[in-house]
Amino acid sequence: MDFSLTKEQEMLRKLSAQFALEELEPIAAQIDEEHRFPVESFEKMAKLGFTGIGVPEQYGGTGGGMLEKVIAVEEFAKKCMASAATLSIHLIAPHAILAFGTEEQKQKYLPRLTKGGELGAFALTEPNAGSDAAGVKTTAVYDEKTDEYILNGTKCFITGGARAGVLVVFALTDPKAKTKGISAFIIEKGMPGFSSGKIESKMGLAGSETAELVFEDCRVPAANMLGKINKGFKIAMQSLDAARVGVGAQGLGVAEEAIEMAVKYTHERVQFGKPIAALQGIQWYIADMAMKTEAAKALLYMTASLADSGKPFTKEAAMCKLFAAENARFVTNLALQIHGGYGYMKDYPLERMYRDAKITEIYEGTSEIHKVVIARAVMNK
Ligand code: COS
Repeated sequence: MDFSLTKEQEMLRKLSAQFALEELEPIAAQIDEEHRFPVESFEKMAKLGFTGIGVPEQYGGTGGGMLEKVIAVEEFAKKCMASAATLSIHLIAPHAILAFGTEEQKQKYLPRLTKGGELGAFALTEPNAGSDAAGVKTTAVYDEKTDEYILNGTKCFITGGARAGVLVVFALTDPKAKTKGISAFIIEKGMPGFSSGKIESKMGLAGSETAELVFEDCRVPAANMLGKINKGFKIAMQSLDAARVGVGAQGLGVAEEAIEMAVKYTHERVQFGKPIAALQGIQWYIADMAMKTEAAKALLYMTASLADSGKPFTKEAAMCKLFAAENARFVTNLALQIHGGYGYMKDYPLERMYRDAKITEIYEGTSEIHKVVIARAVMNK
């Protein structure tokens, strides 16, 4: 397969890398330490059009597709995984509205989520609905007098949920029908009955915010239903396919950066009278890291190209996410190991990268769930 990028895509890579270097890297350690969402860099991301990737210009976006998302997220992840995650997860909501929304919904919400600078969020997970996404308990009951749905329930682990302006939220409209009884809704911050709860304290990705969301008799106009009634599960699954490619890009970016750091260090660090780069044990580490990362990149870019050509990519999204996530942990671990005691210290970014990389094996579907998805596709179950 030919993965050569267009001139515009190369320019986007350059712009993304420059933004990451100038705006994200300088604050990466600080936002991690302070567990702070960097409002200032998100605003700049929006101004430069990153938050509108994949959305046509007529709705305030900057166009492009999956490859463009992968390029930007990969470059961001090299310097700040938390910011890469914020962008990657923000994009799920506008992409879901673009794919499943009515013209009215697109005109109303997409400009807000793109050039308008509002953060988007995607709320599916609940305390008892993680890997079993169909286990959601949040209900949406129709009130025909007001033509509204009344939402009740709690969502958890929602990236950006507490400060998002527009959210795509899933709730049961037919509780007995499981996957065929879930609907999607577009919720706005400030809707009465909708509030955010606990902000999580996490092992990594501390510069992205993870919130609990609470719906208490939250009235949502029927016009805010996204897609058809009881068809929300497929909207969730298709949105997650795209989101998983974004997580793959996070894993790829952090691995690429860790390799670069490790290689540089092997030439600087002298032990036993020579740079450790001369030791075969170290060379074998670097070889494994480079080979697996190239394989992750090939799988990821192949999947993004497939998605952009309009072909099904559920299996490939699961494969590239799973592979890039396991590789991100593998590579950041070895890069840290090569740095020895220094790698464990906060003076170097590797301990943060190692902590951040771990989440890629868990969110937007665990590695185990991806094996289920892959096996079902391969075994035609
Ligand atoms: N695209 C489109 N449709 C899909 C789909 C996809 N990727 N995956 C499943 N579907 C459809 C199925 O085709 C099926 O449709 P029909 O009822 O018309 O046959 C329906 O959805 C139900 O699918 P399935 O029976 O496979 O559902 P399960 O309950 O077995 O769940 C898994 C499937 C495990 C794959 C799903 O629950 C999952 O992805 N879990 C992980 C959730 C996750 O990633 N959470 C992260 C946080 S998001 S905030």
